[in-house]
Amino acid sequence: MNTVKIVMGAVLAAATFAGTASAEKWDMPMAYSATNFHSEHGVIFANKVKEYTKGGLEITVHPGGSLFKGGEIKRAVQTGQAPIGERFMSAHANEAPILGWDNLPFLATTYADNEKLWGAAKGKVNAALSKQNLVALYTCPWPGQGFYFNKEVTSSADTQGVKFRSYNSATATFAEGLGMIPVQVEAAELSQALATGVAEAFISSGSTGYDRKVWEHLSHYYKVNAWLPRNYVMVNKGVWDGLDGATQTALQKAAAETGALCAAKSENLSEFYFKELAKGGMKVEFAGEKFLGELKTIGAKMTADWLKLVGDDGQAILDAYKAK
Ligand code: PCA
Repeated sequence: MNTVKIVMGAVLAAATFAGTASAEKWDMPMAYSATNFHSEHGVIFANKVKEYTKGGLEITVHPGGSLFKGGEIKRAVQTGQAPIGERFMSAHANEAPILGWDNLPFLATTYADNEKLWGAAKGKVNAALSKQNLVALYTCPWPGQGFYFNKEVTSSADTQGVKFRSYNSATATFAEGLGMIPVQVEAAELSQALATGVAEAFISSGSTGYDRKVWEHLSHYYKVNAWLPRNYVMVNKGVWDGLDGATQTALQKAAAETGALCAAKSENLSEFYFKELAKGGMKVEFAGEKFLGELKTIGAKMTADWLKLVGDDGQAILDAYKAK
């Protein structure tokens, strides 16, 4: 053991002396499929980091929950099992309710408004993440959220008893408001859940329906644009604090550029996804008046519940957003 340490020390000293210390290597678990734009931007980010650190930091992206499952990524980064990772932010609202800022129904339903809302929420969200030993590098919105069903739905009379795949506690609440039975399933396992009947409906963007080819199981998509939730790329705070200033600056530059590119791509793709769902045979239409009215009533209650849970910080975010 001691011999190994001494030999390793000598190798490191020699490498440093010769100025050839090898690049730092990070594995970056991501939750969604490799071909999804979030994962593609993870790769763009990794390439930028390599370039801006002049090869000093190499990040390898592991999409689709292949290194850690979606639900395990945050803990892996918090505990330093992975130095960096990506996950759906509002999935963590059960640990810190403020992380559900982007899951408030019908508050910010365009990309521009979603960006404004992030501007209002960012400071408080980052402070909450810091308490959890995390530093957020960039965030990127999914397209607007709507409902997938295996039948025509015109009101909650059609949704009673339906098995509904939720992706966080807020969507479980939404489902219950519609008389449905929520079951939490990762996007990576969604096709299987639909194929086996574990779930027969869900809320998501056109993006996830496209990735998971859900037209093989479901027939209707109702555009609702309830919210545009974000994924975020996070670094372990201890790891972050241990980086030199130049590396931190390089990561921040790569992150700012990637976040902007990713948001633009998301907006760009949103109509494409709807066309692909229709090509697959789904009926893609706006939710009808009656159903939408019911969704808005449930949404207002969800916002009130969130404000109660978060307290003053939540109200401050809404006030700052409205003042923008
Ligand atoms: N797709 C992800 C989260 C939001 C979205 O549009 C999912 O359904 O898991």
